[in-house]
Amino acid sequence: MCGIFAYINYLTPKTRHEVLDLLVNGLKRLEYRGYDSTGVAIDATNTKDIVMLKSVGKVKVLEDSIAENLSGKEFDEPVLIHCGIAHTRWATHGVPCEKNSHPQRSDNDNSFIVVHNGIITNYKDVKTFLEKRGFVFESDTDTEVIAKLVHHLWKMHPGYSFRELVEQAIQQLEGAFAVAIKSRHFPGECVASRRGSPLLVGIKTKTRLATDHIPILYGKVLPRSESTSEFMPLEEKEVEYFFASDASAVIEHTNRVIYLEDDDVAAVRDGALSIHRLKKCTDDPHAREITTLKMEIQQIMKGNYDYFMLKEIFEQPESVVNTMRGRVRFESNSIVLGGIKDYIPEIKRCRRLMLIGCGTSYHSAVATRQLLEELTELPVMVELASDFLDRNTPIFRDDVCFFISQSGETADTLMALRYCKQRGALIVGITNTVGSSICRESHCGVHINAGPEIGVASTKAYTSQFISLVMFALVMSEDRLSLQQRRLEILQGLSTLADQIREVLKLDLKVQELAKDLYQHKSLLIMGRGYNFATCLEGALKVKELTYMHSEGIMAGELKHGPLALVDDSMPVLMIVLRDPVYIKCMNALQQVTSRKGCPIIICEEGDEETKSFSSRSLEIPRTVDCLQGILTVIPMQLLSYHIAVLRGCDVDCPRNLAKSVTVE
Ligand code: G6Q
Ligand code: GLU
Repeated sequence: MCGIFAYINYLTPKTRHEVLDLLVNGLKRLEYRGYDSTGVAIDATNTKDIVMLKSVGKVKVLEDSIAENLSGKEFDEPVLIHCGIAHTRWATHGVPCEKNSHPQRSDNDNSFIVVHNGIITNYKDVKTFLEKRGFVFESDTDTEVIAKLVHHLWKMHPGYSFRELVEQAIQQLEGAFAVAIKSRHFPGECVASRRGSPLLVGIKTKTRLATDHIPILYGKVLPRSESTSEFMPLEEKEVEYFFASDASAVIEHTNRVIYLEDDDVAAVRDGALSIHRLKKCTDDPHAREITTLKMEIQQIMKGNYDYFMLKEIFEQPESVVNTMRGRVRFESNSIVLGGIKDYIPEIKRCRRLMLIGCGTSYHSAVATRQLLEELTELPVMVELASDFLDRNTPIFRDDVCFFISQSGETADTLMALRYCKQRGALIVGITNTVGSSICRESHCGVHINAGPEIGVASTKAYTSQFISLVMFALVMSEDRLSLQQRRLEILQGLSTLADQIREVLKLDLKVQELAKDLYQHKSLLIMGRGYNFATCLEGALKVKELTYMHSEGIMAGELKHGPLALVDDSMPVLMIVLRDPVYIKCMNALQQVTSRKGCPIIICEEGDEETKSFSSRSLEIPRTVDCLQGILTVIPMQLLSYHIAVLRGCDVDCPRNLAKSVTVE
């Protein structure tokens, strides 16, 4: 989920110092993606050995450690051919610490070392297989199986090329990955591959490249002796290659890149690059294009987006899939949450569930409470951490308390956790940050795996928290016969969610137009009820924090009890009216608003002409199962707050007075 950077020079002399500088700079360019630890590996000076340095925290810490540990005259001597790999990690398996940082190795001799982004979902099976064959694991990562699997294959197939070994290994892996692998047995070579996580190759030559494509080779693994012709030399002898997660890391060296596709295996050997795929389908291409980048670094970092927040909103089709990856098995309609599986019997026996968080994380609890009540048949309390502490809420040993936090460091949430832990409750963490305080202090938990969130306003973490809690509800109801139909309906909804989010994101231009109507107003009321009340709260929070405009999320059932007094022909109102069990009640609210001359913007279901007819402004979202609607309805709210903020000239990624991680009470 974070950054890979590898550098290979061929007949272009570089000192090890220079190589290290290149690697560290590459990592710095990827820093914006967020990370918790770093690592680098290069060849040692006098032997075929490889040296690795890893550190927790910023790239700067790694840089200082390199200056301290890897210096001396021998680092100033030029080497003609060399391969170095580097990594920034956002932990998914195992806390951020030196042992879990990448590169991960196959053995003490560093026979094969790997940097990896993503999640290997079948790592436990691969690990058991390798342990039976004598491999001893030293980290908690899923990544380590890759290095050891390649090593195992190398022992089994002495004639295989490096590329062939990696190709065999990735056939055994499930999940998402981008990898770059280096080996002491194949010095100066590097093999990289991807499935689901981004990876590109940068090519730098002194003269213009003689070709604008690299042919793809398809077919079976060949013995090493027969496979030399697979490499396509670029005619230029001196060449440098870069493997990187995105173009921001290579653009200062070259603007010639190839974007790798899923299951491409790219290998560099003797200054030549090959791209190989095991199978060829009829419409597969013959070559990968070498693209010329015309972008500035700044532009690449945020992709085509002006702000990280917008990038993160648009990442949601992928981040929701990452949350479900390796957990939801759609073929068998089953769900496994590895981090809490052993505690499920205990949770099933509890007195009540408590969901505790702040801000957006609290809203994810509000959004899923109803479903949790339905599928667990337990009382569910939803609490703001600060208020929960103010009240000295009674907590019992048979309570199960969920602490929801993107950062895992929010002071109020952490204090509430300690309060409940002291009273003997079972503590479950739902966080996006492995190794964070909330993670460490929980008995068990679920990592939402949304990837790092840079924008202060939480967006993709919300939808991933939402899905994590839905998955928990599904696990809890697995053996309830009466709930099977409902579970199937929800699983079906989860399977199409990513595509539906893509559909909703297409509303962006329309939302921008609505923002133009709204941005000069002082206030915005957002109304809804049932499954969509949380969207109202979350939407209003986004509007407040990003645009500094007043906004309120209103439970439509409460309208008559006060808020209706605010409604007139000039008050901006947004209403969520979907065809779910509270549709009729929402329609009543809509009529109450329109009869006070209110002209609400309506969020309704695609094709719902009747509801749409109540307003000249509406946003239609695809239909999904009622308890998942909130994931789709929140996206227009995220986009709306973003566009209003831009129109009002606010700093979208860093709103005034706010911090990404609130570590004070
Ligand atoms: C919202 C903010 C904020 C955040 C809370 C809790 O856009 O990001 O409301 O959700 O400060 O933070 P954690 O989720 O990190 O505990
Ligand atoms: N899953 C791997 C780990 O936890 C890689 C995480 C990443 O993408 O940085 O080490």
